[in-house]
Amino acid sequence: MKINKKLFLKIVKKAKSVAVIGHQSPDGDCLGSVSAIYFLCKKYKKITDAFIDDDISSKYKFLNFSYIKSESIDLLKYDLVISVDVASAKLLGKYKQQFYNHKNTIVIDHHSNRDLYGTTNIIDEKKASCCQIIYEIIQGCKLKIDKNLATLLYLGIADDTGCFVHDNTDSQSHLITSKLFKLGADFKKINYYVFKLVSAKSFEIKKKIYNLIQFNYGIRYVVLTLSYMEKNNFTKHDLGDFVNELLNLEGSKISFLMTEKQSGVFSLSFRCIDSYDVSKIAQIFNGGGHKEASGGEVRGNVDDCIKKVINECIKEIRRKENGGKNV
Ligand SMILES: [Mn+2]
Repeated sequence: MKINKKLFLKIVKKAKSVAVIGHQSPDGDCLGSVSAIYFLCKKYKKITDAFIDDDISSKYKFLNFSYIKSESIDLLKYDLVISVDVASAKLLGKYKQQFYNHKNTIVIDHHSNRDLYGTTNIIDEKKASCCQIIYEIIQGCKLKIDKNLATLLYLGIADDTGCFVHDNTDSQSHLITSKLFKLGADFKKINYYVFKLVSAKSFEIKKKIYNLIQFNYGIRYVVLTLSYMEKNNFTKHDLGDFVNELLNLEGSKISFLMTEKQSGVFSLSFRCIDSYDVSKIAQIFNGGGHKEASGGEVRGNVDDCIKKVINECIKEIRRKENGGKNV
């Protein structure tokens, strides 16, 4: 989809006050996008506030996001509300209903499988990150990108492409990044804190859970019960992208992480290599997502749950190995 670069500016110029909203469990693309739009609106002298109904992970605390608030507010008092990087209305959290009630909203996003729309939509599902759309919007506004803004846009592109290794990485993500480098983006800082640094806590957890990795028919997986996590003093949020690490082990075709969130209720996170499709498995377990990264939920006795999930993974591997036919 071609982005109408001027549309954004036309709508923003008419507003006196703007609220910018990102999604719950904010990642680098969400934080970069919220920040970029926030600073952009401020440049046009709009009264601007930014909101996310969640805490910001300690992983991103090396940057200052103190202007992003999580308090309850009356969104209707703003002339314009802009959501960025939010695919699903439920990810707006407590701001969801007011967003829908508002008569002047812009949705800027790059996800497919979406259910959130505004009165104006600037959506490009082909973009690897929302920050790439916002980069084009800024070009349309003919505004200069300073070092801080270049760093924030770089954060978004790097985070959503897994530092340029995920399959969504394309020539445009590299092209924009090269421009951001020239504008002074602090890529060393982002790469160190987001992609290289392993916290002492994370290291201790990994030492333990590496011993729990199971391998079965091309499937690598780890199951973590509530009692195990409580005993070892960590939660699923401390695990970062561990499910990707499982997939990167030699011989792994599908990986999954199963973590108990309440007694007998397990969250599932799936990954797979190229031609498999874990979104099909996730759908069976009341979830969904992308072909290569999906999530769901399973309930019951832990051993029965593991069996059910492994069975579906094996079916997906066999389906692929039988030339796409169901078995
Ligand atoms: Mn994104």
